[in-house]
Amino acid sequence: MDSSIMSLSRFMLEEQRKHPLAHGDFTLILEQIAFAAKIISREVNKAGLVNILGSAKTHNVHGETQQKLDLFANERMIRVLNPTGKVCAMASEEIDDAIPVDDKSLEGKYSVVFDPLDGSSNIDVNVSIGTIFGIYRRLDDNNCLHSLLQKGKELVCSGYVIYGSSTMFVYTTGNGVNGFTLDPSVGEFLLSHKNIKIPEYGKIYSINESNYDRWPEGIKEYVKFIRNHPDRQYTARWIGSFVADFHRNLLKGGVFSYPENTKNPQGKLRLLYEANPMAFVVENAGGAATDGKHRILDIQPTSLHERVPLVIGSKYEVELYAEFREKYG
Ligand code: P6P
Repeated sequence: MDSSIMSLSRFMLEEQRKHPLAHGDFTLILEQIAFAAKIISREVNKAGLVNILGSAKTHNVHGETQQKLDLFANERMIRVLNPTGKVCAMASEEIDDAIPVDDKSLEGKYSVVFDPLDGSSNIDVNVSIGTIFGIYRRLDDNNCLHSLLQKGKELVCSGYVIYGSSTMFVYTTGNGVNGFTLDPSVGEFLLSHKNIKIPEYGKIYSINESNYDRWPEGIKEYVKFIRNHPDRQYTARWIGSFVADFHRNLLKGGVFSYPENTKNPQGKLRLLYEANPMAFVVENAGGAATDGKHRILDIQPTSLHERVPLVIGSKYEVELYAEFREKYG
């Protein structure tokens, strides 16, 4: 392999060397998540061929039909993290309560939250989907649930995997955001997007306008304004897969919003394993994420699966949205 080509494994080891006190526990966790991503990618990319598609005929805590790949991805994440013995607590979108860990893991120094396969309703129609994860240091109170219910600003690492035209692993440890593209021929994630910065301004807005009549007035006024912006030509892009919409806006600039509405008073996305990890990524790429008023990373979670209104992306666009909410409610 050309020495100028940086693999994810080598990148993580070089990052670890910058922290003299690092013991490699954190690197091991991250490597295992990347390993799970490779396995999930393999199954996602052949899903249409091995009849893994279709509903698993079970439902997750939110009453959503679980696709078989949801369950597969969830199992993969748990099976790679548990044996490390470094993770004292896990929470997943697919499991009601905190996930029990092996006894030897109870001493683990980290807790991990994840959405194993976000956007899974798109699996059968070959639309990009993704895995979202966040890693916290365990709290000293030895209460696993508390170690999961930390504010997003306490994250030590977060990122996502997008299973699209290629599989990419994008993450931050608080010092910039880097993207790695999977080369299936060598089974390695290779550095392809170094030090990602989201443009301060973006012309893409991502919001499901079918909710228009159920929005608060401020959101209606905001959308009407950007549809007819006096100086800037915006365009609407809504894939219906958060990781895909977020990733495009991260690279090109833009804003994604799933706000509160009369049908979803707290919006649809979950604070713990969707909004927080992506807010940590976007802020480290120079962007912003709020619930329309408050910084997402400052919100204190109170339960594993709580939802939060979310607007996330280019800094100027998030601030413009907030101006309309402040003015019109
Ligand atoms: P709607 C997928 O189910 C998801 O949680 C996100 O990935 C996506 O952005 C959103 O829901 C789509 O919601 O209401 O447009 O179907």
